[in-house]
Amino acid sequence: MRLYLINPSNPLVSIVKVKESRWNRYRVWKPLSLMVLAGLTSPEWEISIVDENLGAPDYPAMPRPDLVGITAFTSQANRAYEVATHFRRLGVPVVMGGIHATMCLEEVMERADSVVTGEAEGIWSQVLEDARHGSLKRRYDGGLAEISDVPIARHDLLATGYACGAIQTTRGCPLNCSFCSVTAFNGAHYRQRPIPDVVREFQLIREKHVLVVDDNLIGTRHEHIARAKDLFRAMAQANLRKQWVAQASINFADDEELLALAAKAGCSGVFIGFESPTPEGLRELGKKFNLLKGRDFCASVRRIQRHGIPVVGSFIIGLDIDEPGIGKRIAEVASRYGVDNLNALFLTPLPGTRLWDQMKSEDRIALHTFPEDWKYYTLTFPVARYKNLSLDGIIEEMISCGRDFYSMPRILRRVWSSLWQRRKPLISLVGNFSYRNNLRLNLKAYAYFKSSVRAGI
Ligand code: B12
Ligand code: SF4
Repeated sequence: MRLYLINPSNPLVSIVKVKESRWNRYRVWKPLSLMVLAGLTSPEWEISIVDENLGAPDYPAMPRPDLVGITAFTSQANRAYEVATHFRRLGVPVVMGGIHATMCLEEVMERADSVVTGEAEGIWSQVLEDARHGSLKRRYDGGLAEISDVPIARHDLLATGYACGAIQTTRGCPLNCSFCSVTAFNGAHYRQRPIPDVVREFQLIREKHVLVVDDNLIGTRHEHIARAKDLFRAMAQANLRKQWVAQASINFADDEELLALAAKAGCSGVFIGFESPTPEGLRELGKKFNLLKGRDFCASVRRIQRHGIPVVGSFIIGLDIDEPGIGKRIAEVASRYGVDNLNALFLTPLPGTRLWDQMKSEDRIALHTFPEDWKYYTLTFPVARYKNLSLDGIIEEMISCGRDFYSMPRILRRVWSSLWQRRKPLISLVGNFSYRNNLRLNLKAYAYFKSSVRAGI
């Protein structure tokens, strides 16, 4: 029995020609969901993981599969449907799962033979069994998995083409920010995988650099932090020789022992959601966690960096309280916090979030010809109607934010401070120029976006 697990090309990556430059390997990321599904699949299935982001596959030339499984974030939905249509025309049953299938069940059910909502661990073997007997159901619900059932992902199946490996050590987030799908999808209960499984899986990853995909590697409560410390100790003890980056909440900075252990275990960067420069903004987004303890963000960032760990700060533009000038303000605040890189995104109503419900009820979802418009739901386009910013206005804010933060004097200052503090000046230089380079690409993308929106395409 032959199974294809397919990651459809995503609009952010499809502009990248992976085979044309070695550097482009740093812009494609392993579809861990499919590697986990493969880990749940029994040996009678011969599995191929097809990542379209590595290059367009020649499906007609490939052997006919018995079953196709497709994953999709919302931004990949259109391409997912094209792939599904191709295989369904051949009479091959198609199962879709993942975040988009879960949040837009009806839309996906119209375009696939079967849909799996939620996490797959508790249900995938049933799906395969039904497929083998030709009795696939229209819908399965995996709900939330027992965390100890998460298998070791099949890292052997996607062994080349990427700069980074990928691993997941926890699921769920209790914070339920208004713009984020994680709590709706993975639940509010923070679940941590058994440490020996994580260490063993790390050992199977061939790449030296690894993306830890957790939404928050350390968690928010005392017992979460204690487990994170145990994990870092076990990783250091196993002498993994990996460098990894992860997402964490700002409380990462509050515990010197945690930081020291993370650095020792190979942490080479952390991505932190600051989201808004003002307490009002954080309240609007429901990210009150960042407001706790009257936090000094500059001091927090410095404490992390002192352990040789660079910080990428993420901010959102387009909140109801955001007014003209917000772009420059974010660039200034991020510079004052001292982050090594700034990642600014447009506020985007993703399906299944509280923000989606709110904007829908206020008729503020501007790009709503679905599924076609999903391709703009990459957080890199303004798809809604923003309270104080027009379409041109919000794009201008994004451009000025990038230009200010990635101006040459500011880049040189950051690289110098990285050199002075004996952090990683070369990484700082490459990181900053790569973001600066993206600004040019973004200008082209905005011009195309504006003309498409105005032409009603
Ligand atoms: C790692 C990650 C990334 C990485 C790597 C992504 C990749 N490999 O393609 C990077 C940084 C590149 C990235 C980019 C983006 N991301 Co992202 N990302 C994540 C994150 C943190 C983890 C995903 C992951 O690997 N999880 C581990 C695997 C094992 O879990 P899983 O994917 O959920 O898969 C399980 C189930 O869903 C199910 N399943 C999944 N697929 C299938 C298929 C079948 C057939 C079946 C049966 C089951 C099944 O089974 C799996 C096992 O239980 C999630 C948050 C989250 N917790 O999901 C956000 C998340 C998926 N990202 C999100 C977004 C918005 C983006 C971007 C659009 C934004 C941006 N500008 O950065 C881009 C676009 C990328 C794209 N492909 O279009 C949103 C997506 C929301 C949505 N409705 O689509 C999420 C949910 C975060 C959020 N804030 O809401 N992302
Ligand atoms: S943005 Fe981060 S903290 Fe907020 S709900 Fe999503 S994962 Fe949790």
